[in-house]
Amino acid sequence: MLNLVLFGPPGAGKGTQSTNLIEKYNLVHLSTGDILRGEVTAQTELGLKAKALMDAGNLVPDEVVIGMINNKLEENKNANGFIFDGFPRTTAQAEALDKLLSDKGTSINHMLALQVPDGELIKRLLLRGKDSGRADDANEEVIANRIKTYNDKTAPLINYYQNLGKYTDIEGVGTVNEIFERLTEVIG
Ligand code: B4P
Repeated sequence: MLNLVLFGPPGAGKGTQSTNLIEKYNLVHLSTGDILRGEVTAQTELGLKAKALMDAGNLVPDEVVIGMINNKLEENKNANGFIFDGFPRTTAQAEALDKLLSDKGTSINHMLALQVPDGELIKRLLLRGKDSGRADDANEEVIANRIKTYNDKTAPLINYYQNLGKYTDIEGVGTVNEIFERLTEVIG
């Protein structure tokens, strides 16, 4: 199995690159952001609780997203592998993911981390906000909170995967194709 974590701050291009990577490597795409937005649209109990947190640029509780990922792993038992996009986002999530995968006899192969300066992130997200309808892309204050949340709670995972010898950073500025080539060079 090939299990990759696609990592980076909000707007780094994780969702964009995942679409290309799942096609090339025949992997299942697990985006916790997409799953949560699906719950919000369907107005489930979980979605109603998650909406306020997401709209403010805060993280949804660990146990909620860990449970969602567990369900998706169970639903895709015969997959070639997974791209984890936007998950894990905290150390507790990374530890839980290791445990879930090890129970299934597999593990994370590598984390690929897209590097994009804050100014470019803000520009991309405000641009997407013009037609995405996403409240978390609509104003600079919320985007700043998402970047702060990333720096406080998510960026420490770089050390976590570096210590396991499973970390590579990738220049995330350039055309979508250029960045895709950089990623595939590392995946090999
Ligand atoms: P996500 O859906 O993961 O939101 P994101 O970080 O903005 O997505 P992404 O980084 O994939 O955006 P992309 O680059 O593709 O999370 C949203 C919210 O859900 C979180 O704030 C949190 O509340 C909650 N959540 C999700 N996962 C969670 C977890 N594990 N734990 C707790 N809470 C969780 O796209 C950005 C834009 O850039 C696009 O418009 C794209 O077209 C553009 N772009 C991409 N590549 C480009 C390039 N090379 N050049 C120019 N523009 C580019």
